[in-house]
Amino acid sequence: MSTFFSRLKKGLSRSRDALAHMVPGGSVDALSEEDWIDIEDGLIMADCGGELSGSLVQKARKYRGSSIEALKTSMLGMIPETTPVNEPESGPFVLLVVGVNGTGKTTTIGKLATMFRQQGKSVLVGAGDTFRAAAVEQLAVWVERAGADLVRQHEGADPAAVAFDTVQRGIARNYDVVIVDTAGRVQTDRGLMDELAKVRRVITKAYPEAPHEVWQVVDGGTGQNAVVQVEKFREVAGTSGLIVTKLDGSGKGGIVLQLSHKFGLPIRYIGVGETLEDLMPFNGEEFVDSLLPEHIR
Ligand SMILES: Nc1nc2c(ncn2[C@@H]2O[C@H](COP(=O)(O)OP(=O)(O)OP(=O)(O)O)[C@@H](O)[C@H]2O)c(=O)[nH]1
Ligand SMILES: [Mg+2]
Repeated sequence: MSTFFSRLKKGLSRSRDALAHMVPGGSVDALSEEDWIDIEDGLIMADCGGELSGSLVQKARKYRGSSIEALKTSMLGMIPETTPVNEPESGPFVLLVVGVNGTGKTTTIGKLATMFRQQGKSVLVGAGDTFRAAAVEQLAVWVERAGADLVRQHEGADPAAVAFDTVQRGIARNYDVVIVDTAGRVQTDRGLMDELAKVRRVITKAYPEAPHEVWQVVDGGTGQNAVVQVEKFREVAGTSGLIVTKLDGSGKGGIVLQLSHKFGLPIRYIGVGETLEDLMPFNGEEFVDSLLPEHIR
């Protein structure tokens, strides 16, 4: 087993353990009505959502063979195929990172910057969270460690101005990758959501085809509120992909399935811990394999 896969399995162990108590083994034919209700409850508790859990069970019941395999197949059917990242043929790839407070935006940017640097790309990061000096410092540490460069302004500066500067500098100095951090905000805060729309608009003014991607970072332990968050951010900021973090901390891995199914947005990365290696590219098959128990209660 690759270290990557074992890390993923370890990260999802809580979700898997939760499901292991609910999903009986044996073949689909051997399961009783009650077993199926248990399975559906287990899926709901793992945050697959009521509607999706219902259709997962419905689909799984039609398969023959082992119940675990049937569930795996029906789960995989819920994950849209991942499209390639919208990288430009020339000029910097501009990525805007958005999301609710504390979901893991800044640390994720640090990790992404490190990955891009390891691929030999030059990386410029914009400190668009200008609310707190500490936010800029936190980002600066990550950026330095990654060997990337930072654009920052004074505390309280207009985040849209920082984003504009960053993109302009990224173009002028020919960076391969430009990443713009933003302050966390709840989707119900009208003023802050308007501000985010402005950040996006101004990036497009600096570089008409940008942002190439807008990745929303979602805390995997949030529960059903994650659905509302993605709905609103997609509307305001044009979320084009998702990163689901903190999947290690809860038994709620099903949220990944629910979000990818509901919105058809690609899950780009998932976070299963705080270290660099804990942010990993999302692979539907590996994810589903790690989420479901191999053995049976
Ligand atoms: N366990 C765990 N912790 C994580 C993961 N990703 C991020 N964190 C932690 O979550 C905390 C918040 O991360 P930040 O990157 O500061 O979050 P943010 O979205 O930038 O926060 P704001 O800028 O305040 O909105 C940090 O302590 C991270 O180490 C993960 O996958 N698993
Ligand atoms: Mg932050």
